[in-house]
Amino acid sequence: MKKYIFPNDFIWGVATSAYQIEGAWNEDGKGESIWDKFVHQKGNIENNDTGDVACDHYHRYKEDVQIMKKLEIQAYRFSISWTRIFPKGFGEPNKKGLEFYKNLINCLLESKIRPVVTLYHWDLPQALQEIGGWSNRKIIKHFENFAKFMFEELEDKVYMWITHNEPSLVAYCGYAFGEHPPALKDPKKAMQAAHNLLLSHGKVVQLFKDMKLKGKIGISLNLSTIYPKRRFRKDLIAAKRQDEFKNRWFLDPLFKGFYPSMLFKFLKKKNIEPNIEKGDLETIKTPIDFLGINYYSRDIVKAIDDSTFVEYMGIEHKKYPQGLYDLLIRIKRDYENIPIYITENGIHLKDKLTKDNKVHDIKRIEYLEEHIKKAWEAIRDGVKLKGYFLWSLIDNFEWTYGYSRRFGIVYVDFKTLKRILKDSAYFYRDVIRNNGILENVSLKEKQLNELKQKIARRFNSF
Ligand code: IFM
Repeated sequence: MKKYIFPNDFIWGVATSAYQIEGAWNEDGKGESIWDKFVHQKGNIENNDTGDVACDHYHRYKEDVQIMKKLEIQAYRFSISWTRIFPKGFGEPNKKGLEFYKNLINCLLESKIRPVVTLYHWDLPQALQEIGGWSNRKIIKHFENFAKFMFEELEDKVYMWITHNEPSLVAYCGYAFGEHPPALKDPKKAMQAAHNLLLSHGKVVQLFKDMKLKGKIGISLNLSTIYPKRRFRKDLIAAKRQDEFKNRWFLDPLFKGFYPSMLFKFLKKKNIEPNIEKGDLETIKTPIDFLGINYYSRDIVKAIDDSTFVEYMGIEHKKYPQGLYDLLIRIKRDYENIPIYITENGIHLKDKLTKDNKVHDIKRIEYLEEHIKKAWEAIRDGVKLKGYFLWSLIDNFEWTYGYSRRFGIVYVDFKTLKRILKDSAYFYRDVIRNNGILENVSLKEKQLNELKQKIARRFNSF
């Protein structure tokens, strides 16, 4: 029997974000965020869905913590909605908003679940967008003040802090591709936003260290392994540039204190490179305690046209567990063997509820099993991987896809808001119980049993 048993101090968690699950978008003094505004403009989101109610986690957090407890989850990664705390991004704090997070954290601690807090998961106060959002350097000070307030209020109860979730998505989808709010198509602003996000991260890490707080601090990057579609020079260059664009544009300044040269030259040629002030890169490089990696798939890249910033490549995303292993080994090799947490990993499926209220999400189990095994192999080969956070605890609002993409291990009926544990939830509970995967709970066996049961059911119905 093959066993994939993880180190004793390995942490098994689940992840969510405020806008995607909380709902209560304008309750108890919460201010408007850029996502609130964006979703209320018709045509931006599939089916014109909004996060107004989402999973109603704001009112149902106790039930959700009970579900986590039942699943023996050890850590819960969630984000703070900035506008619940500071409705306009700065000024007087909103007591009710703070109370919500304090209650949630106390509830988690009572259930022996470690709180892991993301400070920024995309929901910028709309009032700060009106002065340019992340493309305006002034935002950084407001972010620092917000972080300081949260550190002071929650300090000793939080196990890990994450400054930003996926800054590349914030900058590129928000400011270059026009897909997320503020929906701009301005590459210069996008590169400035990326720089300012990194700088704000560095400032907040410095603050955290100066305040001598307990806990650890890091950042979550969405990284992937990049492969050329064809072995043509053009595609190889496109793959290298995509790697610099997606991965190294964030990793290099964080760990090495510079931006990757090929992309920097390319941006400079087009006059869209960010303005960098003296000392910025040093600040960005302030040492962190861990790197968070969000991994979903590999990118296969094909050169199309290198004349513009956004159209030089075609990208296909494909499930590829080996890519997780390759990525972890690469981070170990190129970036100081920093302690790593996988802060997101999961898959969206068109899950269906059966008549007897079950969700047989076998493909999700397969995806998780394959990736967890690769994570284990990376540890075996020397990567300091400390934990794994599954995306996501519950089905939720998947940004521009609305509710059409289900990522949860807990099914949500969005009409009644009822929660139903999917088969993958029990699978994950067993992984946590066993601190890994035992081959005798292997997928093939499960699939085979399922098939036998199906045949038996059909047979019985004649
Ligand atoms: O839902 C998102 C999350 O907000 C950020 N990382 C990717 C997830 C799945 O698309």
